[in-house]
Amino acid sequence: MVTGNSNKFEETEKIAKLNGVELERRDIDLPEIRGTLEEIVKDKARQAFEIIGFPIVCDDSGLFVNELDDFPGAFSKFVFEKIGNEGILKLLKNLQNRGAEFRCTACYFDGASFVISSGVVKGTVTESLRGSSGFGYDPIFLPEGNDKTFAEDLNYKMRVSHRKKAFTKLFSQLSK
Ligand code: ITT
Repeated sequence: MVTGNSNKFEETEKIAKLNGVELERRDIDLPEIRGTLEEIVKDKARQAFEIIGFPIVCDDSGLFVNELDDFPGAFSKFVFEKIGNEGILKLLKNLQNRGAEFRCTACYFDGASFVISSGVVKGTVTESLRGSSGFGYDPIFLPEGNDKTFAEDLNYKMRVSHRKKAFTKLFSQLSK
């Protein structure tokens, strides 16, 4: 798995194990084009294959907030580094509709063909930061079906997350 993000790798490694797959990490932070998650992840996979030379997986993911027209979406990494969770909370100050979703598009590339699959988890953005586990936007994301944020209940995240869904599907498609 090619990723510059150790948290993403830790999560994906666990998902892989559940599917009988052993992942190794290549810590390469690849430049990202602008586009949809699928366009971005395919480009990352092509770049990674060029460097590594054998089949790889990677993902592109982000938080999509309804009232912000899906912002930060594919810009999630950049926005997190610039304004962080506090910045997102400021943008949503006094807003009633706090609906949002995490999306993940996972990709396998062997130099010739792609296998792509996506996962989504719906929820809402909290009014304040809650919890210290996980990473990124986890402290402000309250998933449907739980009263704890992903950062307060990482076990729940590991069961229902966008990444869990995307990679479980990806590994199952690959084994077929
Ligand atoms: P790569 O090297 O794998 O690209 P990255 O951190 O750049 O690592 P993305 O481009 O997919 O990954 O960035 C998505 C950002 O969205 C990420 O940096 C986090 O801030 C956030 N994010 C993605 N998945 C998340 C999750 O499960 N929980 C919280 N935040 C997440």
